[in-house]
Amino acid sequence: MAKRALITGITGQDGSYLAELLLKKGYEVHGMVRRSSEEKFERIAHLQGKVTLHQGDLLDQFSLAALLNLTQPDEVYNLAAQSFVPTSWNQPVLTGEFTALGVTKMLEAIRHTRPQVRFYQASSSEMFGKVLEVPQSEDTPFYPRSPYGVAKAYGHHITVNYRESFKLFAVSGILFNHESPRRGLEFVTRKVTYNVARIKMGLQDKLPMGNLDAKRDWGFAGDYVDAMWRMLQQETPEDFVVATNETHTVRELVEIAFARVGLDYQKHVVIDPAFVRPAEVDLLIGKYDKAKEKLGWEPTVRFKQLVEMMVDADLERVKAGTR
Ligand code: NAP
Ligand code: G4F
Repeated sequence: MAKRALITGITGQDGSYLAELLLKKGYEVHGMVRRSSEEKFERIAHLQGKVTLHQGDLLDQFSLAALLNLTQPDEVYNLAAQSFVPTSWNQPVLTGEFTALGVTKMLEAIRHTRPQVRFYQASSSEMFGKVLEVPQSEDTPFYPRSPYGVAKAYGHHITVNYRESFKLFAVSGILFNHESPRRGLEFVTRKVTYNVARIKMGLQDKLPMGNLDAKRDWGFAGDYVDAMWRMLQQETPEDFVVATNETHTVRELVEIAFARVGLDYQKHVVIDPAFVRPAEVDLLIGKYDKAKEKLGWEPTVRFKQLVEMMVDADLERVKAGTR
């Protein structure tokens, strides 16, 4: 019989790649979607008829338990969250409710309705924040720098705690930044590649940016969802860092993206303090040795290739008049 998976956050970047991967592996895929005044399912439009969508919300614990009862999943991937760091300073309580307490609500629902489930929690390198070690591994202590990072640290610890307290198969994937042509427009990679395409097409001239000196370890989302799946196929539940072990500045990102279309970023990028954060994460670089050894996982797409893939995809979209 086909394995069944339930994905929260299926309409997001990672949810769409994970659903594709699980379908290819022969899973029956169920996704939780929240109600909004207009359905925005662009990222999974090509999967229509192949995945089953159900209404539910991380804020509504009963909807989670009902969904577990209805879908009877073997694996639950909890990808839903308020995932944009700047918004977490404007809406810190909501971020805490979605991104932190939402994890406990799902774990409680699993504990009481389907304790045999294998559970994946989408943790984040933002938990390392003002980093206490370089590079960062599963053993690096956390020092989060935003309400989002604090909420993710809670989600990580409660996942570990439910594993240890109730013997649930619950794992936390500590994923570094991962991007794709499906990334939301507000995140720095996609903001840059989309606006580079617009500038190239003569639709605008300037690109307002924040801190160009921040360093990130950027990988490809398609690679990272494969690591999530591998974590749930292990004999024992353990936590893993997933990264590329390379770090690059936002300035390098901008330089490569503009160069891809034959432009000089210095003529177009302007610094706008509105995009500078109250507290910054200056440097992220992950050590993925454990994932390589135990999961047999390695990144296949490197930084320059990733940025160029995103610029090319955005050029096509801008030419076609879409986003
Ligand atoms: P994303 O594109 O922002 O997707 C977030 C998803 O969560 C969307 O499907 C969204 O639904 C859903 N959601 C938000 N609040 C919800 C709620 N209250 N109830 C139900 N669904 C809700 O994020 P992503 O990049 O795919 O990331 C997936 C997960 O990994 C997130 O938890 C993120 O924090 C974490 N993470 C991401 C990265 C990264 O670099 N991408 C790195 C580390 C960790 P709508 O479509 O309705 O908004
Ligand atoms: O793309 P970002 O908004 O991603 P950030 O804050 O690193 O968070 C992402 O990765 C986390 C994993 O580490 C995830 F958990 C989280 O959900 C999200 O996916 O910003 C990256 C860097 C920051 O240092 C920011 O200050 O880019 C810098 N930046 C400079 N100018 C900008 C801009 N970021 C954005 N979004 N917009 C700018 O104009």
